[in-house]
Amino acid sequence: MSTEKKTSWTEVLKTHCPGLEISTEAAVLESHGCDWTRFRKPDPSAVVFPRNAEDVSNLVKVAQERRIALVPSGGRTGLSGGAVADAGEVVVSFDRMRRIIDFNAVDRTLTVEAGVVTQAVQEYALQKGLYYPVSFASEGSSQIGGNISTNAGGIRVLRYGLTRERVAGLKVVDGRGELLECNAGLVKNASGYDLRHLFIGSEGTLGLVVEATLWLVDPPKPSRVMLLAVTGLEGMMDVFRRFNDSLVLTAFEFLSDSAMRYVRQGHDLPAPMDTESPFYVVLEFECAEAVTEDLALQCFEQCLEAGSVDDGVISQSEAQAADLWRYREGVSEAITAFTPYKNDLSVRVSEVPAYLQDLDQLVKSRYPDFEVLWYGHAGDGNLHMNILKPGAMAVEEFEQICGRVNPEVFSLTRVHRGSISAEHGIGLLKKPYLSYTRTEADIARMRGIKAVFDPMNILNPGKLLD
Ligand code: S2G
Ligand code: ZN
Repeated sequence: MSTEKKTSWTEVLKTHCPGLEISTEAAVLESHGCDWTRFRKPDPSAVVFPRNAEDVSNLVKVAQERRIALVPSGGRTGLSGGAVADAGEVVVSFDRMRRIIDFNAVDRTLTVEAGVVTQAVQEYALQKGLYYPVSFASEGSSQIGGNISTNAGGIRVLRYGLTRERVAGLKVVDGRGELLECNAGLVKNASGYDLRHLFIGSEGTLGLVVEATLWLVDPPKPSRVMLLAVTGLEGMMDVFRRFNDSLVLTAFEFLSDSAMRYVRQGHDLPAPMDTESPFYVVLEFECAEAVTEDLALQCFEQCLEAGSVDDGVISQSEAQAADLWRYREGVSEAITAFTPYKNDLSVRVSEVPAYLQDLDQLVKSRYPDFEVLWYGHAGDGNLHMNILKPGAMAVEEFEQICGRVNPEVFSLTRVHRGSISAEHGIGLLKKPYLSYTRTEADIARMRGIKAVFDPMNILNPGKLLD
């Protein structure tokens, strides 16, 4: 976009949105014009910092009149380019909307502005003797508005579901600048289409989340964590079935031996056990009595006899549980320096062994010289494929080579009736491949919905849909 046009957009906002904080400082444009995606160069016209829903509504009204493109930006931890502004858009940051508005002990709901950090919600809930169970590595910087826009999952989806299950009510500004209030915390509300669920996971393309009412849950029961050396993919799912049939699993995560190597190297972690293995599982289960731990150890013995595991360790304290979690939760950060090319894939849980077997074979044959790491949420069928960039290779060349195999990866995913994006969203990076998971008719229906809520196509244009 030309400098003149960028300047004109900024001038329009200064004139018609009095009091709105606007920055065109290079450092702010750079930091707020992107997310964790490393394959696009940020190039916004400006970054604006509304202070409340009214500011957001006024901003969108002016933007839709002047066809000013807006990119919503929360904690900027996205991985599909959903919060990247690389075409002169105006970034709408929710950094100034961080109020915790209301807590209701009877409804067990917490109402917060969109910019409240996920960890702040978790901490507030604990202070009230309750629990906000959506948890993932970037929770210290991600924001509730962004979590809702991408329907963030994390490590305890198996037990508590995704962000979607937590949203009791939503306030959203649509592409006309109108403020919609969806559901207002009702447990039951059979009054037509539940628009809340259209906005959740829409990646900022239908509306800008300004406030959310979240359902909190009982505090978690005491739990135990086990790190197991599994003998292979079939073994991994045998372990899942045995533990899931006998215990209340709160998490069932996996990582490949290559991922284990990098997380140990990156965080200077000791070998968790003597045995090396092609895959490892980190599982967590509710364990309020000693008899439950005995049950878990019986499951482990059965897995040993069945040849599904070679070795394993179980936490005996919260500190040890946290130490075991680091082997899984630390992977993403440990490989950031290698500019990983990511695919975030999902199939039904029962399909994981066959799918991952096929996929690993395909990837190894197509990328013989690249290092490929697997990790993710095996308990809900979500696999994270990370290809590490060889040190000497340019990012653009690396992305291009990796992208060449995507059609085969996504065709295989379609064969296994999976999704090309499990939790990271479509954003910019996965948009060319959307038809591998959604039919053309579905995509047309989504365009129809987009036209209802954002008729001028100013909300995150070019993300998810063209
Ligand atoms: C995870 C975090 C982002 C990534 O660790 O579960 O969703 O792909 C990921 O590294
Ligand atoms: Zn994940």
